[in-house]
Amino acid sequence: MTFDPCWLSGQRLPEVTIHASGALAQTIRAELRQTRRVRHDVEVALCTLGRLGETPLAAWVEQALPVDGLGDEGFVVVRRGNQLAVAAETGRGLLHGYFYLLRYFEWMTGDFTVVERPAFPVRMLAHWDDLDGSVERGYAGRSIFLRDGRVVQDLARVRAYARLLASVGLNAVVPNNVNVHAAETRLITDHLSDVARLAAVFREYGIAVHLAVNFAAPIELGDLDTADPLDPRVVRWWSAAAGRVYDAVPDLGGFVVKADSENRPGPAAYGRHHADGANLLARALAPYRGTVHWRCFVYDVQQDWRDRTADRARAAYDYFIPLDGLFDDNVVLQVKHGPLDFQAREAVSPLLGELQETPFALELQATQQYTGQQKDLCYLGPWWREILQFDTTGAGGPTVADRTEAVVAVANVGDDPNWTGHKLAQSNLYAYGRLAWDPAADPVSLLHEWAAATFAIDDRTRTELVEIMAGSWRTYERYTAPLGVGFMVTPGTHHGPSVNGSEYSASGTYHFADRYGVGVDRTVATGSGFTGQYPEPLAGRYENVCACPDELLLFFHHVPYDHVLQNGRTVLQHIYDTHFQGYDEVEAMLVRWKAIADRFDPASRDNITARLEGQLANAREWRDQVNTYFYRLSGVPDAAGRTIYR
Ligand code: BDP
Repeated sequence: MTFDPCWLSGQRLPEVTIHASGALAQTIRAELRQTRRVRHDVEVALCTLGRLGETPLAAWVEQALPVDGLGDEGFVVVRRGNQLAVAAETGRGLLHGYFYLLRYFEWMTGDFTVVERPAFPVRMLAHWDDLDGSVERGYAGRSIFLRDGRVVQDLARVRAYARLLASVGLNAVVPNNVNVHAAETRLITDHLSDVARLAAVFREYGIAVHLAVNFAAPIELGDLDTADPLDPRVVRWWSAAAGRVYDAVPDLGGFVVKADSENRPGPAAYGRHHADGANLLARALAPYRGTVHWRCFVYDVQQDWRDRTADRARAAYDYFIPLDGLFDDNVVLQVKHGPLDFQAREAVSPLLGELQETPFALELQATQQYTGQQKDLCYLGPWWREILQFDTTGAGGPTVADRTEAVVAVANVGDDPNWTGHKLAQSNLYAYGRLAWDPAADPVSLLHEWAAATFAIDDRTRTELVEIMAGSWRTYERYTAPLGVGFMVTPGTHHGPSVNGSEYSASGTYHFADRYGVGVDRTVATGSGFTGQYPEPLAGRYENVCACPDELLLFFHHVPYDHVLQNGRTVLQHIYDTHFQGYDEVEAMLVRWKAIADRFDPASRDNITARLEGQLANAREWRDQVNTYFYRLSGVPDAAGRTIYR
């Protein structure tokens, strides 16, 4: 099988000596055997702190150690003269240090000291892969793990993937879909040995496997006629199941659960709440130090706007805030970044600021479900960084990154030779890993790192590529749904424009456009009251139509078309302008790409050219449908006189 080595393709290191023992030191030795060497006068040593005496830089390393230690995954890099040492407390730390060295060695000139520790203890990728090999919301081929009801026999590609994830600092993976159906339920019974095989590969790279489980597994597997979390038979069932799972995979990270959401079973059927459900599993996992990631993507709205609570954006907060404090210590609530569903632009979920007692994970989406499906280029680094740095109070309070215990992203990987379908979408995987380690990392620098490690190109070509990619999320936002309104996608596939596709759906997403205006009134004064879920002064800012940030205006407010935005334009003119602009930007991206395309390897060149050409057609479709729709409704022409109809 041939597949793209991604950003690990070209790197080189000088000779390295390892002063460490254990499984992960073995992994580093194996890595070094695969890595090309450069002749260099620098002597590099990798050592665990216990063997610090074996490097001449011991005193410098000791001086650099933080008072509270390096932790399980941190490391120190010191260079003095022609000596360079990477030191860590553990093999995992050392592996991260090794990849740091690999990434930056060429740039490591002169004396320096660096201390690195990850911002979050859990940095996870979640695959929505089914046992038959299909991938829900997957745009890069079939599953790399699962095929025809089993885990694949040849794990070479899985090993390469584990290596990729470790190289950007990730440490947890969920190989199966949160939508666990009957077949996947067998991963915790008949197919446990398969899970053990996967876990063994990831373990070599310091990555823990977590499993998505079905809340009604005792019923699905035919053992009980109930899944009531308070029924002692159900408690015993899960405890025995956890015992079997941990016999097979002693270092399993834990379970991930989607319950009472989109037809997945949950505790509500028995009149129990989410804390009852989560604690049932948490108690089964506690003896093994396993964790339950309990997802907050729960909504059950039947659109009726006379009922103020029938706003899907409100749902997660309304369900979970009253339960805050009732969850066991090993429950992590997993919260999507926005209150709706991974739109290209939406508000930051108020749960991320308001959960006080329960640790939570921020859930992002690397797979581009609503952001172009890896047909369109949409580099999400800037968006993720904005979310991570979001001030949860609006008054210099803690950021999302300050408050989050763990980060999760839905993976964008499949068995496509280049992993992500669109070669440039690899950058999202890379940036996710790096932001999960350091949420203050600069997304443009990450693109440079990724491109330098991925392509054999000169600096000017790399800068050109980075410039083409860096603003692509904003470009995507411009030619799709305007001003935070969201969900103008084709129902089902979620690809391509369908302005009214979800407008009258029971699951609750509206733009409310009519001949006078557009937008969703989520204010306390006259709308669904969603703005009231935020603390002050943030709540007040969103509530006030004049203070609300432009890019979220239609997410929070219903306004007339001639409402003037903070940027000085009317809402309608802004819609026209951004849609023309977004299309023009894609056109310019394509022109710039074509000028450098021949400097890339043929497979990358052809893949990227074809995707960008497709994107231009998609952007045109979006531009024309959205602009035409609003022109027909409002009857107001474009002030710049551009042609709106195709
Ligand atoms: C939605 C997807 C759906 C997922 C769901 C989830 O459309 O396929 O199952 O999220 O997160 O965005 O559970």
